[in-house]
Amino acid sequence: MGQQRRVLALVTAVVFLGGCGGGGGGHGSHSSADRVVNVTMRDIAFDPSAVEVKAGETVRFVFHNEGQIRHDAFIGDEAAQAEHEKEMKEAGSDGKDGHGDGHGITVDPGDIGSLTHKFKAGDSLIIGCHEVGHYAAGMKVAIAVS
Ligand SMILES: [Cu+2]
Repeated sequence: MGQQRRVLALVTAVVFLGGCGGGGGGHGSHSSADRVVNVTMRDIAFDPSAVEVKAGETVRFVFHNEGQIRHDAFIGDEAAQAEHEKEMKEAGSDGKDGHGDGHGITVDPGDIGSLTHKFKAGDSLIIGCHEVGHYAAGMKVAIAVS
């Protein structure tokens, strides 16, 4: 019994940590995602660079950083991307605390991170990397909602 409780606590902690970075939308319950989309992070690009989702669908994006440098993934519309780009520049590149609204994650080389989002009709969203210079270099995923 004691052993089971410990395992459960550990699992809960992992789910919490994993969901926490994504913030807001998902509330950490990964099991509620309708679909998982794997995205590879490279130096400097996302692969794939375009993803199609359906309105009403909750998608968990799992980012695999296969590059040599740190990347991040921030979900938002064009305006939010521009604002976040500005924030990250002002914050320098010292990492996770630079993410204001909590719709972004930072993934170290060799690491995996996830972001869960529920899409609605009319959403015009992008996932962008805002490590200095990356977004400008085109490190983004265009999301088409149908
Ligand atoms: Cu990047």
